[in-house]
Amino acid sequence: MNRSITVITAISIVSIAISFTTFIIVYNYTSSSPALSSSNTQSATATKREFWLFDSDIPHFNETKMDMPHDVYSMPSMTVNKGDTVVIHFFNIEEPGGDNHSFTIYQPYNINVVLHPGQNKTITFTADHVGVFTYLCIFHYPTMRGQLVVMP
Ligand SMILES: [Cu+2]
Repeated sequence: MNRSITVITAISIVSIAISFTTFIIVYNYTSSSPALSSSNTQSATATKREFWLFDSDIPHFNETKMDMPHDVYSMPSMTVNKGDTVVIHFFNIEEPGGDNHSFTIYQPYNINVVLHPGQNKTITFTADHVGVFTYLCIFHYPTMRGQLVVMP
């Protein structure tokens, strides 16, 4: 009889020790998580993001040999957060008689702005769709393109 009480007491002590250790681990884990998630929320506050975008070209590029245009955008990517107001100052810096350029994004943004040489236009929209979206010039495929990255 005495022996079984000793065994039960020993099991109880071990159980309490395991429970306490588990509590400490879970408490430390849950108490550190809210700090991480609140800093993530802060960094995603919607704001206005401005970009200046120009047509450019790859130096020493042989268009005939490569069978591709030498034209590219000055910025190959733009990164914003969902909800941001995106303002793009888009310039065609070609000399008179030069090429047209466009800033085009298909679904779901549906933007298509064509500029003649020397023209510029400001494009404003809300980044309300998360994902990676290609922007391209419809006149200079496939070299003149970039990626709009909209983060959650
Ligand atoms: Cu172009």
